[in-house]
Amino acid sequence: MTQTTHHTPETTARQDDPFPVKGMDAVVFAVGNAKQAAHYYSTAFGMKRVAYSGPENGSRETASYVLESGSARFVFTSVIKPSTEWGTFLAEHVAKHGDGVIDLAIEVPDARAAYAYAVEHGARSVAEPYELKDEHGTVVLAAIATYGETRHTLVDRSGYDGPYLPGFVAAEPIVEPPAQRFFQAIDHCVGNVELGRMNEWVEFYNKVMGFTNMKEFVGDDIATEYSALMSKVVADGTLKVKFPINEPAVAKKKSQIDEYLEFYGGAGVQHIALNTNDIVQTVRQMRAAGVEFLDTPDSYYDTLGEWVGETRVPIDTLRELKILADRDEDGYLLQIFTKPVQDRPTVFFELIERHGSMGFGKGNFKALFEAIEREQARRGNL
Ligand code: TYF
Ligand code: FE
Repeated sequence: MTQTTHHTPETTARQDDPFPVKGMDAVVFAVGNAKQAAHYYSTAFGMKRVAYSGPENGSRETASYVLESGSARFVFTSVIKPSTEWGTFLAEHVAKHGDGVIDLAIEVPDARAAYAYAVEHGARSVAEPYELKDEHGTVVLAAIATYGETRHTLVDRSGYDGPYLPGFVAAEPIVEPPAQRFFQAIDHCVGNVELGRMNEWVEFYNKVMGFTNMKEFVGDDIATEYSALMSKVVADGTLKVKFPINEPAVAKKKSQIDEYLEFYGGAGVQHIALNTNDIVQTVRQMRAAGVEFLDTPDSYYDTLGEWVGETRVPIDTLRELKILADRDEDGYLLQIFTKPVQDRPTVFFELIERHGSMGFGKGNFKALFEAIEREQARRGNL
């Protein structure tokens, strides 16, 4: 093996990393009906329930369902009857934003050190370090604010071997999990921020977490031509956590980011990208379960082969399932985007199968954003 690139993730933590991370800990959603959300993500996303917290085990105020697929963990929380600040926060969050992401929790080797570094470098504290304990051990947590009402909880679970967090009990899968899981990890988590604030939030991650910028970005040129958004990506030094940040661009048409900001009621998480090893099987199964994906015109596939070259999946199969492909100097990727997964045109998902490329599908931006605009027009928001 002679192939090395500047993208190659380091396998061991750098000694000088100011903010070492182990990976994404969980994506936490506040939703109107966690019981039904947990069912949807079980049947339509092939996820396995592993833990639960609710009135049956002492949580009178909230119900939370923890679902996993490989290393990807989603938590769905609903308020049952608000009685504390936390319950009120959840109720108001759902009233204001609809179903959405409240927390992009990051697993770290030392939550106290991570929190101290972040706050010293300008982060707003949401929760000072605290411990949760039960018979499975101790978890150390702390939280800082990011864009909108979103937070990053910093989680050190090295002293714990339970199903999620103290206070949760192990729970059976809601339905029989699929023989082959649909996805195995979280690839990246994207935030939409207000016009003119992308650089501010990029600098926030540079300073507060020592994250660096990845090379792929959407600048003015692409923005005015067709995407109507600008985007930069920050990542930790080992590329285990990747956060693209979008802002609307003033273009010919109303930006999809403006549509999001209007319906979400401010900045927030736009999409979560999920790594799959078999995007064809995953898309087939998710389509069969009723998940809607963005459409791609047939003409996209007429010229795809000429520039993308050989891929694992025949072009005809990509065409059948409306999967996009992109290639850069490191390799290629296959990707597809769901439509928003709630009635508000806000949060959606991406499935991504990487073969070397560490990009985000820049070559697809024209086709992708035309598809998004067709959907915007159908909603009467263009
Ligand atoms: O995460 C990304 O940057 C890519 C590209 O609405 C993208 O997935 C950016 C904005 C968007 C859809 C995809
Ligand atoms: Fe993405």
